[in-house]
Amino acid sequence: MTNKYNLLDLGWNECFEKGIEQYGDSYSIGRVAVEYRSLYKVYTEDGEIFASVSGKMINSATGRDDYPAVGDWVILDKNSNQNDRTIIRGILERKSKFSRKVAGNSFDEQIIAANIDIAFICMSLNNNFNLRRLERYITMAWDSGARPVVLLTKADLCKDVDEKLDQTSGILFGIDVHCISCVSKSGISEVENYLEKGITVAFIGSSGVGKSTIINELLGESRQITQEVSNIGEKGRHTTTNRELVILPEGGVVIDTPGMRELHILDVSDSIDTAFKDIEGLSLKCKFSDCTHSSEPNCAVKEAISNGTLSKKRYESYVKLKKEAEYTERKLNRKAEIQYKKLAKKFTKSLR
Ligand SMILES: Nc1nc2c(ncn2[C@@H]2O[C@H](COP(=O)(O)OP(=O)(O)OP(=O)(O)O)[C@@H](O)[C@H]2O)c(=O)[nH]1
Ligand SMILES: [Mg+2]
Ligand SMILES: [Zn+2]
Repeated sequence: MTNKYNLLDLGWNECFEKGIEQYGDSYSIGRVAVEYRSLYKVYTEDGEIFASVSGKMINSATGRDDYPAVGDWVILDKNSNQNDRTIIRGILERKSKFSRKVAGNSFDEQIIAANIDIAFICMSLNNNFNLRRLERYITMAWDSGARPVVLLTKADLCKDVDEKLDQTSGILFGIDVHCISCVSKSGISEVENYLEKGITVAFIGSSGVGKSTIINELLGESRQITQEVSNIGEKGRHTTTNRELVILPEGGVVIDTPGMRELHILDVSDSIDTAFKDIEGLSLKCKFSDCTHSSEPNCAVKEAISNGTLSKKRYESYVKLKKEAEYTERKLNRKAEIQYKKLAKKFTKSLR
């Protein structure tokens, strides 16, 4: 017999009820805890079940977005049960969605976690420390609809914590940041302060930075498999392979995620502007409203770089992200166009 769950403990609240009427009366609600290939482990009031999506959902799906992801609230068919699998009839509207471009050449997206309130972006204070990478993660978090909070991990392995904290604060614009060490057990209670019943958080960041170790501290047990201490290397092995949703004893829901090897930005031009508010602010002060900050006179961005108030590296990182986002956007638009044409064809056929 598996655990039975209270939906409120799983993070349910009435804002997820939107659009639920269309499913009639004979359904139950569950939250996706683990995603396998076309199979989902779902937590429900009747226990943990395995489920797969209905044929109707598959037929009408136009992209990854139309399939469940960890953290999703799903509508389950009470009456159907094929080979011990319950049928998922629909996904309730997502409050937030943390996604990335899938590795390789496909421009499909991969949903890392859905319906998360806080994204804990983890970066270690030793060899993983890289402000440019952090900027990328923050940009993704803004785009997801979740609130980013930065955790600088492995403080015990760093000799200049204060300096690194200062450098980090310089790019955060008010986002909270905490230094953590799971060895000296410092900073864990600061993380706990964000957690309460009804809140869902996800731990995101490169492999080996200590995401699962922090979750174990929160759980007070070694439930998430972590890397062996001897494996701390430049290219730490990936330990967490499946995203999994876990309920904390003190309330709150946590989603662990595997380290992301390739971090691509998906359709995020707007979020880039939010993450780089300082540069956007400077652009407004340039003499020409369409200033490209290259050779124009009275350019506030160039002035800020030359007088040292804006780091050249940060500006270059901004330009690079912008270029990447534009490229991805062009590809996505092309894909959307093809999809649209496909659908249009189907519709005109059905009208004949
Ligand atoms: N010194 C030190 N080591 C730590 C700390 N936290 C975690 N580690 C070690 O770092 C290694 C990686 O930790 P994990 O928690 O598995 O890392 P992860 O981010 O979950 O990695 P993936 O699951 O691969 O994405 C393990 O050997 C941990 O023991 C810390 O605060 N200090
Ligand atoms: Mg892990
Ligand atoms: Zn300019």
